[in-house]
Amino acid sequence: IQPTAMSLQTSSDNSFIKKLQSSGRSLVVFYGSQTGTAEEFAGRLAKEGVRYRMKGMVADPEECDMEELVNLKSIPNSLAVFCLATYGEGDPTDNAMEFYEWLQNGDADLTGLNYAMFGLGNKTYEHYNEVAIYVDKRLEDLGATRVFDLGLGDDDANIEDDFITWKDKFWPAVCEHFGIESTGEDISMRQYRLQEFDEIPERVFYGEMARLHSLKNQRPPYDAKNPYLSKIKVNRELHKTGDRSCMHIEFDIEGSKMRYDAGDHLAVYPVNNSELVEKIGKLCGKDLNTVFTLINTDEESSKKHPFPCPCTYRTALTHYLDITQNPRTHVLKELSEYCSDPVEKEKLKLMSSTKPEGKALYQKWIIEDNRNIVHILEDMPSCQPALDHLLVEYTTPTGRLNKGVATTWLKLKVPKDGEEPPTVPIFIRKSQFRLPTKPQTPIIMIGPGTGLAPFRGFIQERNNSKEEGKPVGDTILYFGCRKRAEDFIYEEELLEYEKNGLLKLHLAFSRDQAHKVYVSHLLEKEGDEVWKVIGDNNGHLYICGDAKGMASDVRNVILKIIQEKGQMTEQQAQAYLKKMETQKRMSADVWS
Ligand code: 2AM
Repeated sequence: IQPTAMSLQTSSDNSFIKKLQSSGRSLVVFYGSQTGTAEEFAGRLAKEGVRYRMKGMVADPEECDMEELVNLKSIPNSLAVFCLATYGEGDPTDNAMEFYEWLQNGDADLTGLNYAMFGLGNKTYEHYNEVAIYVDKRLEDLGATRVFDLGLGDDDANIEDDFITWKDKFWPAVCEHFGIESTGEDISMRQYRLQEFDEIPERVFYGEMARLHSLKNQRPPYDAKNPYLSKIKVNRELHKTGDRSCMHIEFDIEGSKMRYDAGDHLAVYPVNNSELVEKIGKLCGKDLNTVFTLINTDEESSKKHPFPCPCTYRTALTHYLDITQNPRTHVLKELSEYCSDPVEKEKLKLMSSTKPEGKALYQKWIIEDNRNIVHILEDMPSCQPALDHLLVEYTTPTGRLNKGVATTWLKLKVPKDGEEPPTVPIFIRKSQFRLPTKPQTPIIMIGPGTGLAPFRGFIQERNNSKEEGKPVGDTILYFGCRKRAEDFIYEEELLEYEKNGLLKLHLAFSRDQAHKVYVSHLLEKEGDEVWKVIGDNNGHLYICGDAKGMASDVRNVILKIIQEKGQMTEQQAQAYLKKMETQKRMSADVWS
C-alpha cells in the first residue's frame, strides 16, 4: 500500500493526556476550524506557552478522546484553551461537531479543569459566536474553572486585532492564576524544519490535497481531501451591461458518484496567479523549482507537515498558500527580522504590536491599502525573508477561499469548440438548505443578487415535479437587483416559469427609479400572502444572500408580519420564528 499524506498526518493514538505527559507539557489548545484561522490562532497560543513555562500543544478535537478532559487535572497546573469558530446558523465546525454534541448531551464532571476560550465569528450573522459562548458557559456549568474571560473575535471587523488584544490580557491572567512568572524570553515561533533536496525525490506533490497523484489517478469517494476534477461545460457572463460580473458555470459531475442536492454548496480549489508566484520567488531570491519539505519539529504533533510535502516552492505558492490575503500581525513581526533598513524594520515591528498607533498603522497600511505579501516586499526593498520561513507563516491549512483568486482564475476556464474542456478540482459541501419533502408544501424564497443561486435549483426541482404531474404548492420568489436591463440574471427563464404558472415573482429593482426598492419593501406590502404560506399552510421560508443588510432587514419584516397577521406579541413572534427554524421551515444561507 502506498503511504498517503493523510495517513502521515493522522495519528492512531487519541489520548491527548498521554501526549502531554510524555512530552512534559501542561497546555493543550483545541481548535474548531473550517478555513484555518482558528487553527492558526491555536498554534500561536500553544507556541507562546513556553514563554510562561507552559509548554503547549495544539490538538484537533476530532482526533482526540475529548472525554479525557475529565482527567486533565491529573497534570499539575494544566490548562485547556479552546479556539472555536461558529459557522452558518450557529453551528460548530465539522471537526468540533462531535465534541459539541458530547457537551450538549453529556453530564461529565469537569471539576478541576482549567480552561479559557476564544471564539471566532462574524457580527453580520445573527448567531454571532454562539458556539464559543455556549461551550464557555457549558464548561463552567459542568464544574470547570474559567481562568480568563471569554474572548470574541469578529471577522467582519478585525479578528486579528481582537485576538491579540485578548491574548495580551490572557497571558497575565494565566500567570496570576498559576502563580508563574514570564520568562520574558522572545522564543522562536518556528515550528517546522526545512529540508531541501538536491535530487528530485520519488514522491513529490503537485497540488494534491492528500493522496499522491490523486489528481491524475482519480478515485471516488471525492471530498475536500480528494477533490474531483470536473469538466467545465458552460462558462458565461450573466450581467447584460455594466462593469460588474456574475458568472454562470456548469460543472459536469456525471460518473463521479458525487451526490449533489439542490441547495448544496460546490467548493472549488483555485490556483494562484502565476505572476504573483514568480514575483515572490524573485523577491526572496529563490529558485522556485527547488523541491523541499517542511517537517514539524514537534514530534508529538499529529500534523507532520503544514501542507503536502515534499513539493517545489512553486507548487506550494501556487496551490497550498493564500498569497493574496492581508498578512496577520505575527507575519509582520517575523518579516521585521529580515529588514536591513532600520526604518522599515521599525515600521513592521510597530504594526505587529498592540500599541494603539501600531494598530492604527496596521489598519491603514495593510487592511485599507489592501497589501498582500508581494506588495509588502515590493514596498520594503530591504526586507529579504527566507522563503521557507514565509511559507510556514503564511499557511492556510484547509485553504481559505479567496473570492478574487477564484473568480479571476475561473474566468479563464472557458470551454472551446473542438478542444478538451478545462477541468477544475471540486468537492461538494452538504447544506441544511433543503426543499420541503412534499412538493405541495408552499415556499417563499428571498434571494436578491447572487442569493438567487440555490433557488434556481429549487425552482427547477419543483418544475420537474410539476411536469411529472405531481401537485406543486405555491412557489414564490423575491428577487432584487440594481437595474432590470443590467443585472436581472436568468430573466428569461424566470419569466418563463412565471408564464407557465409555476412561479410567483416579486421583483425589486433598486436603481431603476429615484428611490430604492428592495425585496424587504415588497415583503412589507405582501403581509397577507406571507402569512398565508408560513402561518396558515405550514410552508417554508428561505433567505439567501447578503448577511449584513438584506438578511437582517428581511428577518425584521418577517417578524413584523408574524406579529401583525398572527396577532402575537413581539416575544411570541420571535418564538414562532425560532420554532420555524428548529422545524427546518425557516432557513438562511447568508454570507458577508
Ligand atoms: P443597492 O445596491 O441599489 O443598494 C442585490 O445586491 C440587490 O440588493 C441590489 O439591488 C441592492 O441594492 C439590494 N440591497 C441592498 N441592501 C439591501 C437590503 N438591506 N435589503 C434588501 N436589498 C438590498
